[in-house]
Amino acid sequence: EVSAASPIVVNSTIVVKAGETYNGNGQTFVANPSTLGDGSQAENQKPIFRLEKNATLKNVIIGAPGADGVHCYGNATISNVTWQDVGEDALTLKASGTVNITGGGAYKAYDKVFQANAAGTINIKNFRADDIGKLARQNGGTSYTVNFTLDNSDISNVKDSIFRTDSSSSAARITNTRYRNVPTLFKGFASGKTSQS
Ligand code: DGU
Ligand code: CA
Ligand code: CA
Repeated sequence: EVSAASPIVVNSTIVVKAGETYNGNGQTFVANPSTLGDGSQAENQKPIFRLEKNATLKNVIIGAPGADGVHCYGNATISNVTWQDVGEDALTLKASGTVNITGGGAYKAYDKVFQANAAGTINIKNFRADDIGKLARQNGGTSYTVNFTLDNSDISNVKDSIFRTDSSSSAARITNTRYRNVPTLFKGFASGKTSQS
């Protein structure tokens, strides 16, 4: 008889160096709450993974506690990563770049899933999210430009919105996506900066 593998408890942030790929092979990773953070809404928790420029993270399940998830410093590829119980947030763009998120999903995010704390592009494709506050949020009060896209995804049980910004230059596009119980698609975007089809 086989039993499920126990999660890998991460005591200090796993760094994926510039241009390298980290393949989790479907294993589950959780934060050590006393070193990285308990996954509550407290700020300044540490990430489980830190991706340097042009790094790839794939085939990873992030369990609870999720602490501050994944931090990306520049371009990143996120492939088949599932956050089972999002911590403070799931992924943050910390330095300008394009983050391509394909496959996977995010569940039980009290507030934000993806957080843009730098200018750039966040492309989300073939994704599933349920029971979340917002799918993606540009850091409140910032005016740099973030371009968000969401394609071929399935989003349900959202408290606030899919995409939210305070920047008049940011834009968001949603294509071919199914929703259930989503009150607002876009919040704070200037007119002409959003589209849905
Ligand atoms: O203004 O910058 O929630 O990266 C407050 C902070 C806050 C960020 C963000 C994050 O917006 O800490 O998790
Ligand atoms: Ca936060
Ligand atoms: Ca955070």
